[in-house]
Amino acid sequence: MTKIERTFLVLKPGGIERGLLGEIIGRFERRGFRFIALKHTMVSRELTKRHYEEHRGKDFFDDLVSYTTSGPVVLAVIKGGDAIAVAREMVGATDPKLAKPGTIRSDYGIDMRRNLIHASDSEESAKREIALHFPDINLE
Ligand code: 3AN
Repeated sequence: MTKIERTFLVLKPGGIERGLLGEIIGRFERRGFRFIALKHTMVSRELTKRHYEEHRGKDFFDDLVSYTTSGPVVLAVIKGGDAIAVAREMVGATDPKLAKPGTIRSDYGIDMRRNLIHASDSEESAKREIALHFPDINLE
């Protein structure tokens, strides 16, 4: 059965620089999701490290933090049917070269370190990430 969920997205600096913001947001809207929070902002290194806590210590961690903080990002919470799994499917595999055609990572990128978008990978991550970036949103 379809479950109405919220999930968290980060549209990364590379996509914004390339003018893909409208295109990416539009994909989620056309698929039927509603944007219930949207923030165009710079995220501090400290907050980014907390966001990517699970990758702390990996060889790509510093580069990931530097890239994510290299320019403005758009943080978003979307709501809709099975939002967590569907958004992950729309985003595509971590390595854009392996992402299926039609996914955001396949259609707009080839660089894994500078991929365009983050989407929460589970209900637990979505809750944690929404609370981290939008502390004023009531999650109940
Ligand atoms: P996803 O965003 O697909 O859930 P994660 O959470 O495993 O992927 O990784 C977070 C981000 O870290 C990725 N979006 C990617 O930019 C970067 N990343 C992950 N694995 C690697 C890797 N092996 N080499 C370089 N960058 C990586």
